Amino acid sequence: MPLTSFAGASTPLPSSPPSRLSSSATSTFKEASPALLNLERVYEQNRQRTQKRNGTTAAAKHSESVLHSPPAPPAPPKGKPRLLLMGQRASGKSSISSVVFHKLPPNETLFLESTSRLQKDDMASFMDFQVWDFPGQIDYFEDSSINMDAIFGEMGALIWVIDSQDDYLEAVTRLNNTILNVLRNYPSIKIEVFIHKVDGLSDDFKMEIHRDIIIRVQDELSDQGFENAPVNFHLTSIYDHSIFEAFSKVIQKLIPRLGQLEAMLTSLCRTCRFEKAYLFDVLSKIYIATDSTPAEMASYEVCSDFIDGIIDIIEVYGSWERPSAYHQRLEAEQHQPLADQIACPWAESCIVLADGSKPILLREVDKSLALVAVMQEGSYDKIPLINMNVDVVVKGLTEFFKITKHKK
Ligand SMILES: Nc1nc2c(ncn2[C@@H]2O[C@H](COP(=O)(O)OP(=O)(O)OP(=O)(O)O)[C@@H](O)[C@H]2O)c(=O)[nH]1
Ligand SMILES: [Mg+2]
Repeated sequence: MPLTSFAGASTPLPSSPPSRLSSSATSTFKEASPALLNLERVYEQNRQRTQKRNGTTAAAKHSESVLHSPPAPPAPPKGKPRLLLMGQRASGKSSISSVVFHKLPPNETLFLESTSRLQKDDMASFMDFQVWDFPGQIDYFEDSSINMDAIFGEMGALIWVIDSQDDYLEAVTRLNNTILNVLRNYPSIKIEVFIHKVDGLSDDFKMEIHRDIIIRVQDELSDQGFENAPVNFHLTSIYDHSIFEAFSKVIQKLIPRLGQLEAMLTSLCRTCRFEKAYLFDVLSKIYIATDSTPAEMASYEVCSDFIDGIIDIIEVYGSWERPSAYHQRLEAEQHQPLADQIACPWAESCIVLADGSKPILLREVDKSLALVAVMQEGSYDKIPLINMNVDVVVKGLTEFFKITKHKK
């Protein structure tokens, strides 16, 4: 894409310290304060409830063998939300996990081996969560020696992956069996179905498969007495942004008080006349919140590619100190100290794309989060004012995640 201008990326995104804010940060962000207090209480309640429920059931630590044993001696539950990737063999579970959370290029998933043991990945990101990649050949509900509480005991989401390019009838039968078991025994687990590998399908065929799978699942569930069961369906592929979009929606359901985050972003968009604002998890490029205008793929794609670009630059050049001569020239030209010209001393960047003349702004929130916004055409000259508003929201967001971050 042709660029007309590019204004400074300073210190690196990943390596900057998590928070440099004073404890008075929220007091300047009035809208957030009462909700933050409430949030702390709700979060604590949820945590205690989860701990109570799992009091006798220790979370399995590092190997699958624990799942096959009689209940292990009680250990304190970690309380981390879990994303459970399940589905038939070769449906694409490990590929999804590798592409989204380990930045594996999609083409290289061709060389992944079939998973023979449960793989657990700890994600220390904006919130601590785990991704469990199950081997497709084991039906966990058929094997009575498996300790189900060790799998479904923590709050989280079950992601069932169906290969849409293959015959999916058996996968849907297993999915129905799994959903029924989960709904009966672990109703707090969110159930998400990824109708996967849709990259090779025509739009019409995609829609047809989508409709067919939904009908097969909903019919079976209503036959068993579960009307309108909370099961969500997503069309996904690792070869485009759809897998990130789907994961964004799954993760958002696990964030306590998501509404507060959305309200902050919506109000920022209104104040600064942004077309769209996203709060991104930098490494996975999942967006964990956006403003209330409908999400559209095009703006998500450009914002997520922008993050990639910035990270690549940082990886190549590392931390960038402005030379003092350059520093002085900037101050002389603008007749004000540099600290007043740039909104923050760490990563920030703004780019203007020539085709739409819409500036795109990126600001680091902490070491794992970045705020990225698409601005309206021609609004680049308002950047000092915009930066002030972004600053306030970034402080509010930092406080938000200080509270929701798992307490050790
Ligand atoms: N076309 C296409 N192929 C995909 C996609 N996702 C994964 N694949 C391919 O599907 C094959 C199987 O992927 P895996 O990730 O190993 O499948 P799995 O579900 O982990 O399989 P098991 O570990 O055996 O249970 C690989 O060759 C991937 O390249 C996709 O979105 N589109
Ligand atoms: Mg696998």
